[in-house]
Amino acid sequence: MGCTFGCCVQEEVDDNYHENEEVVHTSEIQKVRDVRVAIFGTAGSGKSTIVKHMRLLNEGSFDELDQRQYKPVIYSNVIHSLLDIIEAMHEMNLDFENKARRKDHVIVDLVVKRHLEEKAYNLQVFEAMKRIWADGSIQATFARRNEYQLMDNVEYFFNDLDRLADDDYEPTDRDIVLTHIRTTGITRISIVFDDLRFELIDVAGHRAERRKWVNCFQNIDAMIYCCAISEFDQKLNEDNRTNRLEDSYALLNSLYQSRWLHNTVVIMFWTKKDLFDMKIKSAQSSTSTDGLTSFDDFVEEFEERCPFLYQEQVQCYFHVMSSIISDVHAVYDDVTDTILENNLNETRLF
Ligand SMILES: Nc1nc2c(ncn2[C@@H]2O[C@H](COP(=O)(O)OP(=O)(O)O)[C@@H](O)[C@H]2O)c(=O)[nH]1
Ligand SMILES: [Mg+2]
Repeated sequence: MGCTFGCCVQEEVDDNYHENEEVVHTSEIQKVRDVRVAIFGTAGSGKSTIVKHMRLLNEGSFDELDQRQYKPVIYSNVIHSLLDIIEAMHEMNLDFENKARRKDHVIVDLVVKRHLEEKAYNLQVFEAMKRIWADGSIQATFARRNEYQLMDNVEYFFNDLDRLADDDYEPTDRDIVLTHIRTTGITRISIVFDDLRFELIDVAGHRAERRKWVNCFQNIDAMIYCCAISEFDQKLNEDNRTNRLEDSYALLNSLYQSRWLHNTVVIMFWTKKDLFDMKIKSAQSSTSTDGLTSFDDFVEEFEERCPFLYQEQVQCYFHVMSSIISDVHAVYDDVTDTILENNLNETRLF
C-alpha cells in the first residue's frame, strides 16, 4: 500500500468528551485531512486490539512504558484465570485428578489473598501453577471454557509460564496484543497515514457503558464494528445467559438503525478467527458444534442476521482478524475509497 504513518496521540477522555475536546495541531499535521472513526462492538470483541495493531503499524513496536503497564496485568490475568478455571472445575463437581494439586491451589490462592498477583511471582508459585495447569481435570475444565467466563488467550500464557518466570521477563509485542485490559469510558488515538489524520475512538463495550456511546456518534466518517466470531458458543459476561454472537448481531442492528449512524460507512471486522478455527477443529474431533461447522457457515448466518449491510446503497467493507493476521492497514484503503467516492458523488451534483 505504501502509506506512511506519523504522530500518535493517545488520551483518556471523559463522557462529555465532544464538548471539551482539544484538537492538537502541529505544523506537520495541519495540512492533513481529518477522518474520525469510531470503533464499536460488544465487550471483548477486539476493539482495543484493533487500536493496538494500528499503533504497531505506526510505531513498529510497543515501548518501555507499554511494557511496564502490561507486565503486572499479565501476571494478574494469568493467576486470576487459573483460579477461575479451578472454581469452574468445582462448580462442575470435579476435583483435581491428582489430589496433591490441592496444596498447589492453596499456594496460588494465597498470592491473590495477599494482593500480590501483579508482582512477579516466586518460583514456588510458578511451579505450582505449572502443575495445576497440567492436571487432567483442569485440562478437561479448560476444554469446557465456553460454559463459564474465561479470558481469551490464557492458553498462550499458560503454555509459556517459564518465560514469564524469568527474572528478566519483558512483555513482547505479541504478549501485549494478546493481553486484555478492560477499557473504561472513551479513549481516542490520533494516527497520521499519508495525508489522512485518523482519530480512532475506542469505547468500552459492556452493556452498562453503551449509553455513553451517543457522545461519539456525531461527525464520524466511518464506524469500525468488531464481531468476535469465536464467541458463537459463549454466554455474555453481563448475564451468563445471552449468546454473545446474538448480542453482537442485536447491537449492530440497533446501531445501524440509530439516526446518527444511518448513513455512516461500516468497516466490519470479524475478529478472533484463530480462536474460531481452534474451536471448530476441536469440536470436529469430539462432539458436534451445535450449528456452525465452518467459517462459510458463519458468513452465511451473518448475512441472514444483518442483511442491511449487504444492500447496494450501503458502504460496507469486510475484513477478517486473527492474532496473527491484522488487516488494519485496510482501514486506510476503505476510508480513502469512501472519501474518493463521496467526492465523486458531490461532483456529480453540480
Ligand atoms: N487470539 C486472538 N485474541 C484476540 C483477537 N482479537 C482480540 N483478542 C483478545 O481478546 C481480548 C479482548 O480484546 P479487546 O481488544 O481488549 O476487546 P474490547 O473489549 O472490544 O476492547 C484480548 O485479550 C485480546 O488480546 C484475535 O483476533 N485473536
Ligand atoms: Mg477495549
